[in-house]
Amino acid sequence: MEKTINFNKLLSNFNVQGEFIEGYRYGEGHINDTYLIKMREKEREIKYILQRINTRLFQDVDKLMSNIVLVTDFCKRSVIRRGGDPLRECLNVVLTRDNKSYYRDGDACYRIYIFIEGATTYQIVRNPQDFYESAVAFGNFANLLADFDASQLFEILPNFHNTKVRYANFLHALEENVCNRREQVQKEIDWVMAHQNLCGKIIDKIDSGEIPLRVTHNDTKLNNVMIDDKTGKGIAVIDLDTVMPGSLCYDFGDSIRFGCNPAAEDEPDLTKVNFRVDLFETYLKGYLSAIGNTITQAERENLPMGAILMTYECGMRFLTDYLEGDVYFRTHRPGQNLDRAHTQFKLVEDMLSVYDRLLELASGEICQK
Ligand code: ADP
Ligand code: GN1
Ligand code: MG
Repeated sequence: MEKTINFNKLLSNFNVQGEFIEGYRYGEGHINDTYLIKMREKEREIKYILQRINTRLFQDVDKLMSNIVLVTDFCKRSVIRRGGDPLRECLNVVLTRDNKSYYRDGDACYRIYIFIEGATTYQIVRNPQDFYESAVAFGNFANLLADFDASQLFEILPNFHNTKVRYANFLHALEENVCNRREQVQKEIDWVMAHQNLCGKIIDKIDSGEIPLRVTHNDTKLNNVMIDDKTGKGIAVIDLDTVMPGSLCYDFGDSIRFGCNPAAEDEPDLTKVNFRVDLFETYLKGYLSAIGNTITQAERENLPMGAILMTYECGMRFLTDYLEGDVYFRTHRPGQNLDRAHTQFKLVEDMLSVYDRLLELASGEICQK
């Protein structure tokens, strides 16, 4: 059961402006509890995003918030340098009355961001232009992070995209079988096992130095970029909880995983779930145009594998969560994690069937400004 929040009392601990009007659940993130908060100051309405941080996952909130403050400050300085609007083009943490980046109330930890006005996050690609603009936003973000001092950051979720470790976690969930669901999903288990050879495809190249380890976002879904309602540009990259060492191939791949499928991530009807090569090409163009020379040839050649791997890994994580009783990803109905796993497995099969074409596109002379 979700704890009811006394917004007025909670907000009195933060440096927010105005009188509280209302607060309600907002957005479709799978991890934190997000609320929209409306305040009024004179005739003006002021909005904030309040989040109850998922402390089951983020056990060291001091380290998590230290990362976020460092990255948002860095981002803000860069936006100001290029004459942009720092209140709209990056996340802004609202401090507590005693100057902390979050407020602790027993086991619960809360943070507040200024609400980014006049922009929307999408759950599905409405048109290729949005997807292109999201690629430009993530490409710019990667470019920005190339100058960020990685030694300042805590590795908040170690092995986050280490697919071999994810596979080991999956085997552990199978063995534990805490919900007795293993027998219902034997087909899915067999599928994951039959594709185990994918696990080392990128991580081995990172270990050998062929692919560089960088500071990356690590959760580059379309709904983690805000698209400006007027200009259609991707103005701000949000959800910075997982900024830490990673690979460009993963960041590129996670966007492809989510955006090249015209159906929802949890679509039960698999005939609607397809991998669209044209959208892959659209994203690739936007990403390469923004990232410029930062990307190496080895990274380019591994972008398609990054997409396959992120999709395989994510499907395996959904299946693992199903086996463990839906304790990680937020679910709204029974079987939702299993539906999510099915869409990912279908997409992996589609991507493998057009792998040569994806490779040709990624390694070739596709417009790089
Ligand atoms: P989660 O980690 O659970 O995915 P997010 O940080 O991505 O949580 O937030 C969930 C949703 O809330 C986002 O997809 C977006 O729609 C909305 N959101 C988050 N931060 C802001 C913000 N500063 N301004 C406007 N909307 C936001
Ligand atoms: C989670 O927080 P959200 O909804 O943006 C998850 C990602 C998964 C994604 C699948 C910290 O992302 O890794 O790819 O769900 N985030 C975390 O939709 O585990
Ligand atoms: Mg999110």
